[in-house]
Amino acid sequence: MTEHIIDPSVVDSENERHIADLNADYDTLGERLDRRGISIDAVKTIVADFSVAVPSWGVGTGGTRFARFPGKGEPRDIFDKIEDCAVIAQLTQATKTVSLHIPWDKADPNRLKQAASRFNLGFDAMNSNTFADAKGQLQSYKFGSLSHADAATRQQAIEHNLECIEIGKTLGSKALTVWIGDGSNFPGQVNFTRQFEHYLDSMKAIYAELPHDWRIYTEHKMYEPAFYSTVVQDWGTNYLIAKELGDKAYCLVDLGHHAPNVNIEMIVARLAQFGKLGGFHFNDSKYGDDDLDAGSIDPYRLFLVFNELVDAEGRDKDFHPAHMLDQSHNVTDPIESLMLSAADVQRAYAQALLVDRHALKAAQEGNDALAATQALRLAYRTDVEPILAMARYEAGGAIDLLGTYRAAGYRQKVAEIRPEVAAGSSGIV
Ligand SMILES: [Mn+2]
Repeated sequence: MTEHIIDPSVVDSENERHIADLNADYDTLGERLDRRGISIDAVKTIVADFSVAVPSWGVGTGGTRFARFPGKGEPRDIFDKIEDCAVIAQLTQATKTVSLHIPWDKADPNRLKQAASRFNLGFDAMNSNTFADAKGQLQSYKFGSLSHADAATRQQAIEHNLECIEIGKTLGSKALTVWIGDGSNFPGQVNFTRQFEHYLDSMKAIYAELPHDWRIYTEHKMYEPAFYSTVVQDWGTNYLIAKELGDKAYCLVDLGHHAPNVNIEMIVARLAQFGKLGGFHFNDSKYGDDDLDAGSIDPYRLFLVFNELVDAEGRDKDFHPAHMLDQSHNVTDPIESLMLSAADVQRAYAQALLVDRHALKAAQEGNDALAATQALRLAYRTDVEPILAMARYEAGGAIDLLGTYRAAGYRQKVAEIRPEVAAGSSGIV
């Protein structure tokens, strides 16, 4: 039986206050969608199936390179993090898995599995870390890891990734996500070609050890920590990597890892068309890789990304990209941010499901630009909150996410047993 961290009676009594309004709103929206030939229950069923993974590192307070301001009751270790993830899953009913990061979350894999199964949580992709030096490691990643000029350093980075796969096997994970910080800070510092050759050779060594039912995701990022050049800097390089490695290799799109104004939805369409779209790290950005909450800056872009995903689903029933949040919460309670972000990702999906695909195609084929864009806007402007709330309610979640979480007083409770973490002088986490 699934254990609940938030007392279900709190969820019930909060839901009791909202259910009459929700029923009325759901019926009204149902009638409106019916006029458009859409069954609200059919959309709700698809939305209820949707899940986005929560990153273990997301439940701790983030920071910037200048400072980190810890919040109250922050998780002390991976087991506290799993409990926080369980709260998010219980209230949203939309986050069925947790994504671990090694070495940050290193612990006995059997204990980890046990801790997650108490709350019926599964494990999403494993994340390796060769962008920082782990305690006691022989070679430093200061000048790179999988693409390092020195073979021993590359080998160490390869072995770390293999270790992540081993841990993941015990946990029941089915994927490894590789993001490296390798690059250069000065023109001439590295030879682009040689560096990329090293990277590909290292990735091939990791790929060779990937279990047959696993996937490997490579994540591109334009800049940071390398500020002049980055080895895996954009979707083009990422696609080359996936092609070089083989059928189990896919590209991962982190929404924040692009230049401002880049047409990310088109990148998504291209990768999907050529069978190399592996999944997403959802977040939002204003200027760079800001790691802001998904949907908080440009919800229309998030919708346009999902519009491409629904389009791809229509072409290929076996199209199932991985969904994961990857955000840094500097000024909010991370649980609150992650709950609302999961709902916002789900919202974009629900809105994209409402697009009249026949009308859109007819407008496109007829060169009716305005009718085509109206087909998208009509779907985007539909307030689908009653669909999301009803899906949550029927699965045992909270109609009002924030209100219920705050009424339960979870953060105050854990603050009493988890000692305050000192504010460090350096904030990158
Ligand atoms: Mn990411």
